[in-house]
Amino acid sequence: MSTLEERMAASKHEIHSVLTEARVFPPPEAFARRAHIRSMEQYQQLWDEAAKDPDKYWGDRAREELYWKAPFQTVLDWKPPHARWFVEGKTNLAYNCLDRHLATRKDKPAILFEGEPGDRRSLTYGELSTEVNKLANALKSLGVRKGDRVGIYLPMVPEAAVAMLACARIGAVHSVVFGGFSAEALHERMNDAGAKVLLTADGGWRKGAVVPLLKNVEAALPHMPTMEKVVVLRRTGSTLALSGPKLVAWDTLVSGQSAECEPEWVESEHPLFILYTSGSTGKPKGVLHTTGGYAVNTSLTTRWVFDLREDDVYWCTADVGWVTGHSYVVYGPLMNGVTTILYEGAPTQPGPDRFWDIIERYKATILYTAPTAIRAFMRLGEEPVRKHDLSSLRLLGSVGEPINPEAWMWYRDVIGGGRCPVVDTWWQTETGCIMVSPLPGATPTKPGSATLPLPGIHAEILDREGNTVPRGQGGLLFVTRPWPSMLRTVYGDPDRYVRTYFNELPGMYFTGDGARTDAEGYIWLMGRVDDVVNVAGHRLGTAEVESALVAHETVAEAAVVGRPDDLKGTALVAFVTLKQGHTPSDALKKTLAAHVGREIGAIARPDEIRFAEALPKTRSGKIMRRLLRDVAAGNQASGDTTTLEDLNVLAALRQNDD
Ligand code: 6R9
Repeated sequence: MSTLEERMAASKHEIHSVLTEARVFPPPEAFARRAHIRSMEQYQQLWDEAAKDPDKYWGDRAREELYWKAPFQTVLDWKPPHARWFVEGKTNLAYNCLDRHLATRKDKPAILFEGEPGDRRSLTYGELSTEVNKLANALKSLGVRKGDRVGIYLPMVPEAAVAMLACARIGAVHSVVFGGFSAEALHERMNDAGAKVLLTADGGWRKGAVVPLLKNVEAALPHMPTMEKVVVLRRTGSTLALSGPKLVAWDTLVSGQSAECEPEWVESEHPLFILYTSGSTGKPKGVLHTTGGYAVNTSLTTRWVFDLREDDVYWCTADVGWVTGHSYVVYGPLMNGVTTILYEGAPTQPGPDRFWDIIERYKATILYTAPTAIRAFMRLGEEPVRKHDLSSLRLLGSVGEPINPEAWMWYRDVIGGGRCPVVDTWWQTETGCIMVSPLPGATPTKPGSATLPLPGIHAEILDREGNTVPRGQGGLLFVTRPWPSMLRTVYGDPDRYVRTYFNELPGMYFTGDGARTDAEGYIWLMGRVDDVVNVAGHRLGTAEVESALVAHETVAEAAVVGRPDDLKGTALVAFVTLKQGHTPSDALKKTLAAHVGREIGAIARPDEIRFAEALPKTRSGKIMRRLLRDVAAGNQASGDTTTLEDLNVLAALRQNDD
């Protein structure tokens, strides 16, 4: 059996549990009355229009959503699998996020920031614009030009948004690296991108401690030959100790700069950012997004899915290091001119009610967070929630992994007081924007289903031959037609773009996810069918963790699999064989976990390490991951084991089970 088929088979029990889900929640009437999209008829009409004449549909959306300095001549140039959108149009994303609002929203808060220690700052659209222009000029003074790559390795502080927008303003390509990644992960990404400048901070606050960003940068710097300058923001220390000629202080660099900076009008297909994400090999992929198509769809989906209004106080809790932070913390809300909350730290610091305290104090109207966070809050019980007045909330969103019906109901009832629609939004780093989601004023929701594709999005469940899978059965999720915010390539590896996403069925984008539809055509996601796992909403490649493990001097071989986990969705279990002369011990387990933390970041540390004499392999030498997944989950090994090279290996793994 192929890996895909194995995974489909493994997902059967999940299908069963959601098949029994019969609850349906129509949009509350009062909500629907004021919504942008207010009925299923309207949704269907948009859907039909988009399917019939996609050029007209997307062309109209592009003109509505963005200011174009020069109009586009062609909506889509599609030479499968390569797309160019809004060809010959010129625009600038920072202009669309800032300058466009200055006439009417100059004094409106753009960002409401709260640091983990409790420090607060608010930046109006006017102030944010000034900050962005100054940093843009500062980057220019360092020699950054249109098309140059700039790394961003910052905590969740306003400067992270300022940094992204400053790059966009001058046509530089940003590559944000999540602050939880290690020095190794940082230099690997920066080298792949060929970044010239890095914007960082001395540290950030997380769970009451300092994340040592500058220390990591200093460790990475000797391994980053293309890096010319590192700009360091003071966040956690009382002074900055800068250790070499490549390091400059953010304040010093920016303070003398002009607050005026003419935007660089870039072509629609000019690269906007590279964001590294995990795939099924050891090396993360640099997903490249370009300007026009990404901006149009980000702006549109933010307004429709979150049903934005002028007076919304919107809070997406994602870190800017992930795609959700790019599209729905920074670009989407700012393009729409709403007020967005930025919170630096952990959800339960200093107490279990930090999120609810923030919502009450800022009167947040929209909350967009991950199922793993919701499940963690469920465990803490209702008391921390009940202490706060959450009546300002009117809409709840979920993203990052399938949300189980229990968590969905808890979110709706306990956080949303039973009155807020819940939008479960399915999408990926590669899709740039939300693809499958309820429209809260139109779509009746079902706990656990991401419901229906947005207008213009052809998300279909097919088998490996490209046939439509009958309703109720599981299949693979494809996007069968191009969409504006699709990735354009894997940076520096165009073949990998074709191989990874368009090889399964030529010309159709393969998502890597399994899914099924129910009798009404609603989509239920069933998780990844490749070697990507979703740990606490963070996307990781098992191969990445394996290559980190085998890089350790004691490890001969490693196989990493996911195991279902109530809290994290999936937990990581590593099976490890040791080199001659090394013996298994608890101390070694700790050493290996710490080693993975250093190589990749704490999020990749295995939850469990099991030593084995050998790993079960097929006669052709492939590690039998299906067996390992079964062993990890504590199930009886399923399926055909006759190809096992050595059945004793399996027996040994089992005995090791205690
Ligand atoms: C936005 C983001 C993408 C993978 C994706 C899928 C899973 C995301 C989901 C969901 C079920 C949802 N995923 N949203 N699964 N329901 N609402 O998370 O991007 O980090 O690239 O992860 O996450 O498996 O393929 P990314």
